[in-house]
Amino acid sequence: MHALLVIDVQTDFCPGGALAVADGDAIVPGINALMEGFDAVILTQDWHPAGHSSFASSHPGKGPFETYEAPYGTQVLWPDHCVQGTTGAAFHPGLRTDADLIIRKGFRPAIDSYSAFFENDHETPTGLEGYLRTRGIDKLTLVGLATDFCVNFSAVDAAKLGFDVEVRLDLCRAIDMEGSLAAALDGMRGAGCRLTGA
Ligand code: VGL
Ligand code: ZN
Repeated sequence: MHALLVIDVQTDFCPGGALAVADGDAIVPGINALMEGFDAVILTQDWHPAGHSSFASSHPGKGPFETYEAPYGTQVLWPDHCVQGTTGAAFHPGLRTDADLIIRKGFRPAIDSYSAFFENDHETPTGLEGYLRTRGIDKLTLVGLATDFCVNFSAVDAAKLGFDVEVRLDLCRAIDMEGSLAAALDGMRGAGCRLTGA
């Protein structure tokens, strides 16, 4: 069984949003069309409470794209984004949302979650692995935003968990801060993910 995993195609990650990814909205029509061919379609939604610890605004004296030492390791600080219930947290209005499952992540105030499988401590599970296994899904195709953060962490975790992973690079877009895209591509390849569509 083969699932399509659509990562964080939300208003705040698209042009005009709080953490806009260049051209982030360009992938929406292609993702919608791709949904037809899968046994299951799963969407993820970055879903932070106001004042989340990954927001620079929660760390006096720090600005967006700086880092801080969280108990679980170095964490990048972001502009406030994808605050629960806001327009920015909503899916891009053009995205098909007739999915089997929507999984929310990043809702614990003290910990960020880039991956759809584990939070940034690499041990708190989101529950997605259990959902996939109990549905007999062993193969995943990933698309969405952003290539170098949430897509990357999700793809690497999926491969480590033993899923067969394809990342459709033509249906992803990157933030690309300080070489993060090149590092992510290397990391995904190293973990055994198939990178296609480039
Ligand atoms: C993401 C930074 C912060 C992403 C989410 O979806 O890639 N990046 N939160
Ligand atoms: Zn976030």
